[in-house]
Amino acid sequence: LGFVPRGRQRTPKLDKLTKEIQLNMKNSAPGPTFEQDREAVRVRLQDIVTRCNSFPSGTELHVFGSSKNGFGAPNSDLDMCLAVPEGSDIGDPAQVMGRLAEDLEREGMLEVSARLTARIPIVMFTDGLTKIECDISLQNPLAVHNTGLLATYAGCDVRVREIAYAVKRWVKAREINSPSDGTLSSYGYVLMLIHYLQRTPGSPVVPNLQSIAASWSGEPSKVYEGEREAKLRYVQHPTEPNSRVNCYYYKPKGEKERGRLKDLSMRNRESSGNLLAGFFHYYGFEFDFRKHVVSLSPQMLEKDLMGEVHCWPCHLGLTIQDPFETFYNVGHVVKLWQFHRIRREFARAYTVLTEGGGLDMLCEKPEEV
Ligand code: 3AT
Ligand code: MG
Repeated sequence: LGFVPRGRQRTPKLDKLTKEIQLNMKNSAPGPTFEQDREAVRVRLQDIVTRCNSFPSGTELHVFGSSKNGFGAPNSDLDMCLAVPEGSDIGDPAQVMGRLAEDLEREGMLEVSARLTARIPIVMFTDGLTKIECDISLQNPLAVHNTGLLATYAGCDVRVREIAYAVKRWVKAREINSPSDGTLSSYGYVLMLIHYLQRTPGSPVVPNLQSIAASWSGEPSKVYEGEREAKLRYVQHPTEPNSRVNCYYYKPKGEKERGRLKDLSMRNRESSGNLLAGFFHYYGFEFDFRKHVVSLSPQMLEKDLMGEVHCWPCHLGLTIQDPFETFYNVGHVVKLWQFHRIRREFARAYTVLTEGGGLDMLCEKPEEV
């Protein structure tokens, strides 16, 4: 089982799969006005937040998640968060989010509900006009930054998005993409994919945007987003006010810089079909989950070196280090028995693809147990 699909071993089966993967993205990815349309919803909601006065003036509403990370679909939910100006006191977060829920209902939003005692309080609703499912959380700046990071990875090479759309279809079809049932979020799967694409045999498909940031910073004003952003971008940790998080990564500006990233990716010439099969093989047969952490850090992190202070909650199972909140396990929601299922799904997926099954067979509904 040490076989990793390589270009020189390309088979007609995997070439056919590549075409299917490309078609799948064409069918799943939203149209060109997707981000603009969602921005229009955000602007309307920002207006409600400003007019209703439940938050200090200057409070901003930001979009994150698949509406902006390059892996969205027309029916993806619209994830947003409120950024309250630094130093302003909003009082009890649960109360103020409760007021937001009332404001939204009065302003015509549908099916408004709230989870006010969660780690990050959240209000959920359907936009009355577009019927898009929305949620608004409070003070979640890391989500905005990790969305920007994923969007930059998505822009490195078209194969990143092609494979991600196939993986998202597979995890939804195989029912392993539901954190409330003890399986993994889409965010977690995309991190697993980027970890793999940084380690593809031969040449990596994507570089490490966090580590190249320092060495590619010839002209910081060009390289880093916006004038205001300092070389090191630190944001306040959402639940630990005294800790700050480094959210620094290489974000190209303009065609020339984007081209530089694309050239790097093109050094790896594997097809999307080969890469998808390689991804399944990597997590199905090669990756030692007991020992290693899935991480975007350049070194392979070993669990025992992380130490107890970081409180990785499931030492034996899936551990995914958040790229910015490096002491946070994105996979902490995954129950051990679900982790074993997920792992079996990776192995099954590899077998299906290499035995000539296409995307449809890969994404067959699982049999009832
Ligand atoms: P869908 O298209 O909605 O399936 P998505 O990209 O919107 O995919 P999620 O709904 O899983 O992804 O998450 C939305 C964002 O919320 C992504 C990330 O910024 C943040 N997020 C999600 N899960 C976690 C997590 N476990 N830890 C930290 N941030 C998370
Ligand atoms: Mg989402």
